[in-house]
Amino acid sequence: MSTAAHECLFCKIVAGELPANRLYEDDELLAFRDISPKAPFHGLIIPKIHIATLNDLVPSHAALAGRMFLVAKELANEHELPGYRVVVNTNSEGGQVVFHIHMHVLGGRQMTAGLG
Ligand code: DGP
Repeated sequence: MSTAAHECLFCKIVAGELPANRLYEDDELLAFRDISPKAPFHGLIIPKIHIATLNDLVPSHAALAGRMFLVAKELANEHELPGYRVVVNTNSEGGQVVFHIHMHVLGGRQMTAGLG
C-alpha cells in the first residue's frame, strides 16, 4: 500500500501542518516522539522526502538511510540510553501503519531478548 505525499501524515509533520514533539532536525531528516510510546523513550526518525517503505529505498538514498542510524545513535546518547532498539516495520505484514519510512528508537527500559 502506498500513500501519496500530499496525504501522508508524516509529510504533514515535516511541513509543520501537524504538531509533533520534535527531537532532532536537519535539512534531510526529522525526529520526533511517537504519539503512542512503547517505551519511556520512543522516537521516530524520518527522511523529509516521502519514501513509503524500506522497499522503496534506492542506491541514491544510501547516505540518507545511513544517516538515520547516526541520528539514532545521537538521540540515544542525548537521552542517556545505555541500550536501545531500532526497528523499521515494513509493509502491513511487517506491522507498518504509516507509509512514510521511519525508524523507531526505543529505550529507557529493559528490552526483552529476541524479537517476538
Ligand atoms: P509503524 O507501525 O511502524 O507504521 O509505526 C507508526 C508509528 O507512528 C506508531 O508507533 C504511532 C506513530 N504515529 C502515528 N501517527 C502519529 C502522529 O500523528 N504523530 C506522532 N508523533 N506519531 C504518530
